[in-house]
Amino acid sequence: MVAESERTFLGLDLSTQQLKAAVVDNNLQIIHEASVMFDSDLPEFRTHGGVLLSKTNPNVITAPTVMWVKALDMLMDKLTVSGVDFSKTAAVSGSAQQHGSVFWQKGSEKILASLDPGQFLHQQLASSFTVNNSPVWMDASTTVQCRQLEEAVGGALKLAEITGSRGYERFTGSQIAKIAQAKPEAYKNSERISLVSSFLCSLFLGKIAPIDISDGSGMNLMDIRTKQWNSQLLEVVGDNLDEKLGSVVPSSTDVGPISSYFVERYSFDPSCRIIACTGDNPSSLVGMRLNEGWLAVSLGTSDTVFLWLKEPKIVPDGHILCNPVDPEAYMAMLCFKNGSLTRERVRDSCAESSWDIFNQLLDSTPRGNFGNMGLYYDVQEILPFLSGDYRFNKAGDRVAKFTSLEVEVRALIEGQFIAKRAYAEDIGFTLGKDTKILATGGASANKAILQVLSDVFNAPVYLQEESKSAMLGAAYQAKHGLLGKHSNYVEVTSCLPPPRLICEPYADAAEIYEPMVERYRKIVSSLIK
Ligand code: ADP
Ligand code: XUL
Repeated sequence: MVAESERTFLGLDLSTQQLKAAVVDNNLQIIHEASVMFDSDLPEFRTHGGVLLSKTNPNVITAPTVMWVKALDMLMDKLTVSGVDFSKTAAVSGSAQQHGSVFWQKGSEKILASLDPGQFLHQQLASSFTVNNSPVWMDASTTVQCRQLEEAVGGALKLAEITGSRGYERFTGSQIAKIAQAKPEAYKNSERISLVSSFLCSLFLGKIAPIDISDGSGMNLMDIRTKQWNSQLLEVVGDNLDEKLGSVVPSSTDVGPISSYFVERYSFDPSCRIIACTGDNPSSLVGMRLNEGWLAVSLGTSDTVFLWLKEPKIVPDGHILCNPVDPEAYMAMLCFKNGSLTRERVRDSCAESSWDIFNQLLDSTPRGNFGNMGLYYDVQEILPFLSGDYRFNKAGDRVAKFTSLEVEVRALIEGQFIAKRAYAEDIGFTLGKDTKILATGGASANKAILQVLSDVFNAPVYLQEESKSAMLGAAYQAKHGLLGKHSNYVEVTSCLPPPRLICEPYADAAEIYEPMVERYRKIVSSLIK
């Protein structure tokens, strides 16, 4: 076996549009990277953005399962060509788009265990799936099944109390129920059902890998407190589902040695361990090294907030997942659809399509925006469930327009962050003097925007240099999992540079924004009525 200082870790991320991987050294520094884009590298599957749209129902969105297998064949070859010495790899883990499902044909576990190292994986697994196109997280065709799950346990809030979320169309429970109802033979012939993450893990393990508790919390089927399947919910979905799903394990569990296929084909050492794979959002929390007291705000196409929670607090919207690092803790995930594209819309209408002018306008208005507040939703928002634009003046009257462009710009940015703070508090995050914010995503390059974030939360904002947090999270988790239960995740990642402080709140921030958060709550509750 290779010396400790020489060993490497492999982390993969099977996301919607691509499969990528990084090899990191014992200090978690990236030494090799490679990626396979589904649309361009695997054109034979005819995907757009990595997925297939149904011709008859726009809500049905899938991805060819074998495409993901073929992508792994290609990725392993790319890594080999780039000079990776897999014999030094001590552990492998992975991250994947959440909620998608893979239906394994009867007998496929046997095939996985006896793969011929002389052939590609996709050649040998081509007929291993009862459902050729896996439902993915973008699918929204299971409203009926969501209501069935909610009704089975006494309503939406009760389902949220048990599983951490009310019924969501993309969550795997309703997706599996739809297959069981619409394709009973395929369901019956499915020996096992994996999430995309545990499917990726299975390929490396050479047998069907367990689902981890963190990605398992995105299914509407698992009790987030007992970390076991809820039998009432499994029954609603389909017969013998517990056997098909198998057991659930904590996220950093060492699930076994690498399969002989990888040993023989790519020269992995037989002692290389496979660590349970998880969803991309939990894996991002790992990659960002989020800890208690930290809140991550991702400002991408849509905006997402992640937070570390000791105790789950149940709300009608938002998601509570088991924590991927500390199985006793939880993480909350809040998704806002109107993020960068809405900021771009206001930039285009107020600031000549320039972020520089946008920032000048933002900086020329005072914190609190003279008492004006705005809510802007280009598309139907999740939190809160509203669409359209809403502007309120200092007197609380709804107005059609603000008096100036700079007021509009500030109203947008303040409104977006006030909403994030309100929902973060609702789901159990307590802001305190130790609260720190980690910003990521495209708009985190904008310091004027980050200053407003800092003021609204009355907390310092930090940036992390590396952006591919889900993939890196998998590589870090490989090392954390290898070292076992007693290894401390914070210590494992302490070799990495700390996040960089970007801005701190002004002294009057709390005084200004606390009342605005309360005002926001009142506005939203009256609009929703
Ligand atoms: P995704 O969520 O699709 O991965 P990114 O995290 O890459 O997206 O974010 C892309 C967005 O970042 C763009 O839509 C753009 O509006 C935004 N962005 C890029 N630079 C800036 C900037 N300087 N100020 C504000 N937003 C920016
Ligand atoms: C989270 C979700 C998406 C996917 C994207 O609930 O559906 O973030 O995980 O990969």
